[in-house]
Amino acid sequence: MWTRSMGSTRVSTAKLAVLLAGLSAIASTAGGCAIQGVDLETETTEADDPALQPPRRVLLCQQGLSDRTTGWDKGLFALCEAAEKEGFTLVRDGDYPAFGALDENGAYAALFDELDENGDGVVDVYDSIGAVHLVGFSWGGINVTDIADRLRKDERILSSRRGVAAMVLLDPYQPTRWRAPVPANVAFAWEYRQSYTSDNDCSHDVSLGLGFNGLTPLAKSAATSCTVYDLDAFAGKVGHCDVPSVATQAALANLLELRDYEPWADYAADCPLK
Ligand SMILES: [Ca+2]
Ligand SMILES: [Ca+2]
Repeated sequence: MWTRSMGSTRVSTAKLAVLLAGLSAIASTAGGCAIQGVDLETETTEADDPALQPPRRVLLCQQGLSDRTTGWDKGLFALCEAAEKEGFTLVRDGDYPAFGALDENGAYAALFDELDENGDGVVDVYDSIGAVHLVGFSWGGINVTDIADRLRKDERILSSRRGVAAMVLLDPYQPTRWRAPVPANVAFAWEYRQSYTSDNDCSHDVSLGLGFNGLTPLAKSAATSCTVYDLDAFAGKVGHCDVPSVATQAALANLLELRDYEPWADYAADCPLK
């Protein structure tokens, strides 16, 4: 997998620019295999070329259901704000660093507004490029897959701008949609899930003991680099609500470096294709 071959600890300006070219291709083909032609190892010395300037890295985060009052997603805010400190433009919901699970429409509208830099109602060459990054926990994890799909189909957006650079799913779960679909316009996806409900799991009692367990996501396209980890298999007894905090460092590394988290390399599995 070419994500694991990248050698630097941070994605360089040139690599980000090359990634954007690949994103443009994957978005335009909407499920084609164009991104396989992207070579992030390519370096360039033409740093003054506007086409090679780093894009804005835009991050949208979504909480789980009711988490604004329950605080179940401890660690999510910290993750999103850590990325912001590293230079990401975090799309905020007022003072909150993440949107509530029941406000997917508001989240998408805010993301669109961020991408529509000049506010003319369309996202095109007159807006600077924003590389979209999405993070969601639980219910919000499924939501961000919807948001990626909305981008893919949004005719107000130039087709080459409809890609998602990276998506991180933290135990994504909705009762009727267990397996998160990863749309074809997503370049990189990582899911951190847990698979066994122990007695002290936050979701144990509200689910008659069944628990909210994120299942393995389904990638829509082989062009997407999609990696899944079962935290219960190697990180101890991880509860549903522990996933954002247990996976914070890994997820941050994913966002910053656009590659798998090296310390957990032995536990990485490819997502099945649907
Ligand atoms: Ca615009
Ligand atoms: Ca567990």
